[in-house]
Amino acid sequence: MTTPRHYLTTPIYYASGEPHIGHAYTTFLADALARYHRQAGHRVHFLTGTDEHGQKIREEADRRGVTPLALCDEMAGRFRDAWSELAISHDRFIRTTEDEHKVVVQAFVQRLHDRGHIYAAEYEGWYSVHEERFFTEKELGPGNTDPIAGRPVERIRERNWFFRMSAFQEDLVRHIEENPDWIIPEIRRNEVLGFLARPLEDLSISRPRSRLDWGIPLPFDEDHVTYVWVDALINYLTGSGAIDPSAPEDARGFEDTSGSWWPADLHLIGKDILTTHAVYWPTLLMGAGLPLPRQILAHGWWIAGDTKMSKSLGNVVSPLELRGHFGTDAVRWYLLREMPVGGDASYTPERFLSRYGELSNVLGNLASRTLSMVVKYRDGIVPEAAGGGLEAEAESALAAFHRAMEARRVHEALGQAMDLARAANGYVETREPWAQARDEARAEDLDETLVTLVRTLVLLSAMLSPAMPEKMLELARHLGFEAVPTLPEAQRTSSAGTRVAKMSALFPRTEFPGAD
Ligand code: ME8
Repeated sequence: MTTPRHYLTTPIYYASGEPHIGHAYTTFLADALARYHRQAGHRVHFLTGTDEHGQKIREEADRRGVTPLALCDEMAGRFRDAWSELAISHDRFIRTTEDEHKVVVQAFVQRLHDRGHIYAAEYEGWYSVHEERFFTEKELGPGNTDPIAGRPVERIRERNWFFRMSAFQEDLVRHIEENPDWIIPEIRRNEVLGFLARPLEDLSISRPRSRLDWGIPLPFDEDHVTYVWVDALINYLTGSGAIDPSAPEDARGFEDTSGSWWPADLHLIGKDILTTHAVYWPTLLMGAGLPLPRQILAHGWWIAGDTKMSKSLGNVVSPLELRGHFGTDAVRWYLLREMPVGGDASYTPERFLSRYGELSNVLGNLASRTLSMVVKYRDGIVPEAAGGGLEAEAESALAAFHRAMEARRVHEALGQAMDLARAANGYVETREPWAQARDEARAEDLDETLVTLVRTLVLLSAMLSPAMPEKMLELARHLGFEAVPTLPEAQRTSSAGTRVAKMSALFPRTEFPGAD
């Protein structure tokens, strides 16, 4: 049997801004799925990175008085550091200014050109620097602004290269209709189908160098650079290792991607970049004759309180600042647990504390009381006994957990694990181990209670480690493991005879600085 494989991607984030909780959310989601699959023994390739070309970067670099590359070097470092502090386990961090990527982009557009899907034409339209794209007259907001960010648009007339996107409209619609889970959740799939109900225009894939020099030159026209979105989307292909531009033309990998990670199994994105991923990208791949990604998950939007987060409003929530007060895993837990995958969510300090409270009062409490009872009543050695009553709960929580993870409903999977921890706390209350301990005749009952609680914790450490790798490692170590057990290991383990250690609070009670 071949080992299942998963190639997971996040968007590559613009190297013009700081990482915030929106970027962290997508990246946590990908990380939790990557860890979940690795834990099952599957092969995983997890790609993230930074988007470093285009007008947005050029303008930010000019604003700061540095070269675009100097800006990108700094910001790519910032993202890398953030992901390392937040325990992201990516296998590859891609930068679109890398040589490897540049040659893959050139090979890709050359191939589209060779296959007759690219033509040059004069174009006039409304261009938004902020969104880096043209809008039609009808799409414009009041006072000639772009309909997404409300920024001013410019009237531009220029000769550009176009990709015959319209030629692939029918094939794309058929693909979406034949594969109901290709775009999830369904609301996003319907949005794309709605968009495709109108005739698709061709896509301008170049920018004249005279207007914008910060991009990858087209191989067949030195006076133009590749449109940043085309450049950016191709990162997924570069990161897969499918294309070897140094190979002879007929052996570059376009005809056969089987030795690489391509096609991606899952593109994780926010709903803001759905059209580029579900329309531009698949049609470009069709044009190049490459297989399509297997699934696209477009999640919802984080706002701060009831306001959109923005640099100008100064209300951008920093995951690193939260980490400074509460630790990496608390931030991961909050974002992953709070937002129903696909829906929107609002960050508030109150909600953060309430989710943190769940960690300390339910999970942390279960761990510290269980471990201290094993130490107090059984000298730290887990007794030998049959399970005593939580097996059915554990089994059904685990089955629901797997179902939810497979459906990419990570928040729901985590909810299942937390409900099991709650049930275990309830079990402590009903079993009253302190009363069992006072009565010699009930020694076996106490053994049963303790072993049941320890096994539940072992299982919880495995279920929760994709979301909270650091804290679950700490917990697993106190439970006598060297590393977090995999789920099958956790299910097999009897724990009898294992030496466990008391633990100080897994999630110490804490507040935001400055709170009373
Ligand atoms: O769009 N809520 O980069 P970007 C939820 N470079 N998710 C959010 C968010 C929020 N408030 N803010 C950002 C780009 N995100 C392009 C992508 S990919 C080939 C090129 C997340 O830095 C979400 O994943 O603007 C969103 O799609 C992405 O960051 C946009 O990041």
